[in-house]
Amino acid sequence: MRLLKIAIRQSAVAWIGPKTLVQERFRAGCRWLLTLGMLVSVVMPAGVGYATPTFLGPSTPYLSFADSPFAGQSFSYFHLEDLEDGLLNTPGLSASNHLVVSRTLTNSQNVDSVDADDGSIDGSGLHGHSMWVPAPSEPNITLTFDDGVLGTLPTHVGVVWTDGLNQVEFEAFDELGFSLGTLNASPADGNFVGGTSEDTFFGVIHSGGVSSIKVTSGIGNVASGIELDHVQYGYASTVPEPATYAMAALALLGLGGVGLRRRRQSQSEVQQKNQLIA
Ligand SMILES: [Ca+2]
Ligand SMILES: [Ca+2]
Ligand SMILES: [Ca+2]
Ligand SMILES: [Ca+2]
Repeated sequence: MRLLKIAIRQSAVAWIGPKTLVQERFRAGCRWLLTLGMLVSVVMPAGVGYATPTFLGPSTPYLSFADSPFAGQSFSYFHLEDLEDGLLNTPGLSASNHLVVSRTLTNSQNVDSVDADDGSIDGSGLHGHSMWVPAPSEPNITLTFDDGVLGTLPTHVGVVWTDGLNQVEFEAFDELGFSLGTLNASPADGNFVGGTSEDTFFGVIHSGGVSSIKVTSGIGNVASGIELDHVQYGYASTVPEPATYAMAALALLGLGGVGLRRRRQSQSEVQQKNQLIA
């Protein structure tokens, strides 16, 4: 009877053994694919390739650069034109039509700077500097970025509308000059003496680069002027650095080694069981 039990047990192990090895290999394969998927999702950011542009804003009020969605981000280069030196002169930036105005520079009444630029967030932008495009017609201004100067077109671009009439439209253009889309808002408060509670940020992020932006104010109002400030633009790569690829490759090799050791361990355990039973 005892010999019969041993014979049955040996037969069962002989059958269960290979099945267990297959299951173990299957589980190891699943773990490998799952880990690979997780690793790829971590290493490859969502913005790889020329992703759909992301528009930011309109957001109100913008009272200082701290209100910019780009504040605190890391860039390969970044420029903020606040016009406080009386010039539009940050690298690689040009404007189709504008005057830089201030009460001290031009004795202009058409000043509406970002609030903080005069040293105090006090609800007034009258004592800073801003950019003005006068009426008549429906004022618009195109701001163009020069990749010959910058090295590469900015991926992050923004501007602050500080005064004018409704409706306001922000449009961005890709590296070939095709429109990436528009934002529309009606922030104007009907006050034209430097109030800042209406000041509105418009921006765009595009991994393929932004060649220009256009801001139009007073659509449908032929007597509108437009005032802008804080043109801001920077480049941030969304493509993983070579070092990241190297780390990912090392991680994959390490995981492959772990999987191989586990498979060898499983095979060894089955062989040991068979030897014990035999
Ligand atoms: Ca102020
Ligand atoms: Ca300013
Ligand atoms: Ca304003
Ligand atoms: Ca106003």
